[in-house]
Amino acid sequence: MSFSKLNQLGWSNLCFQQLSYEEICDENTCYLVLRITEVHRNRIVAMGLNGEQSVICGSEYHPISQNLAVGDWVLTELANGHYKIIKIFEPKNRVRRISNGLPQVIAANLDYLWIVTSANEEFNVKRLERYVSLAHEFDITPVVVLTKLDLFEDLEYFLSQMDHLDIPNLHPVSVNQPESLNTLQTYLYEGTSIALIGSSGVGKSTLINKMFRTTQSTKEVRESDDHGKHTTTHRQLFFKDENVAIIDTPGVRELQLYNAEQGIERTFSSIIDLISQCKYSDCTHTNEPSCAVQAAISDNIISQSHFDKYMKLLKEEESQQRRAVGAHAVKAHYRAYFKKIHSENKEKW
Ligand SMILES: Nc1nc2c(ncn2[C@@H]2O[C@H](COP(=O)(O)OP(=O)(O)OP(=O)(O)O)[C@@H](O)[C@H]2O)c(=O)[nH]1
Ligand SMILES: [Mg+2]
Ligand SMILES: [Zn+2]
Repeated sequence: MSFSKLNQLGWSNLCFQQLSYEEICDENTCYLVLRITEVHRNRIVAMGLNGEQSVICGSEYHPISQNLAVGDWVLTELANGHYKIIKIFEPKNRVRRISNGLPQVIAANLDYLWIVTSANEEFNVKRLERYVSLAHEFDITPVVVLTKLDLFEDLEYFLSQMDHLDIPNLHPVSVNQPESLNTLQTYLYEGTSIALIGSSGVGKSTLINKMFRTTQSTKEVRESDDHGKHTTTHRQLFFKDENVAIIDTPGVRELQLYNAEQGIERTFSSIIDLISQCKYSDCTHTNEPSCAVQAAISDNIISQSHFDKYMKLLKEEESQQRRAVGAHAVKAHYRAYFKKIHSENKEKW
């Protein structure tokens, strides 16, 4: 197998190191390294040097939604005419969220997260903060793409709301003004992987179609509140010019962070610095003497609202962790219960 050629699909040394000598050199077994492009309930599609392949996945990797996602690299083995996954490579990152109380992998091995938001009723700075935190947490460079520039009445209004987020990569664009898309070309170089994420109707698929001449389906938004209609229904990875991986995702209704503490820390690093300077280690930053946070607020170094946002995100994160742990315990309980019933039935028959 020519591993260096896989670089154009995003392959890296990190994956190569996970191959055994036998897997690299064995001439008799039919091994194939592939990158996952689509994950459906009963069909998984992956891309390799010879094009797309359907692959099968054994029960050791179930539930699939928790173990495998578009962007993952897998080692497959040809058996009975099917390529079967025998190894999922440890990815450099995996974006997860919580869905129905359980973690779900959205995408893996990303370089950039294009956080797409539109400058209209949909715009919500708190949601944007969460997405930026999410990217930081998973060690992916966040890029904010503010779409529908042609509909803006007051660009400054939207930009000023994002000041405190400190995002170096911010791109106001419109598909109706093609030159506005030029700045996004900087992210398109061989071997990079980009996922577009954001609410339904912000224009993720439209942007992809315009930039990469694809035919993802798109649909107009509801006029009353600019909300979309969940047009894209599954995550899909495709390659632009065969060397840049682009992932379109369905708009999420509610973004639940998964263990976002680290990400929050980076978004609010100035507050974390201050907290370490408080006199008491268990300072609640409300009315303690020598509280560095309160001092910074009264000196206008940070704003009260910025600090409130930090506290709110932190609280949400705590309650989500509790919920996730609870759901896990309930599932484990039922699994053990059904196993017992099952084995008792077997004994009977
Ligand atoms: N005026 C204007 N409309 C846009 C722009 N980009 C997208 N739209 C419109 O916004 C609507 C929704 O776009 P989609 O691309 O379907 O949105 P999406 O983010 O993929 O939505 P989901 O697949 O549901 O998550 C479509 O009617 C697009 O034509 C833009 O730059 N300007
Ligand atoms: Mg879409
Ligand atoms: Zn304090």
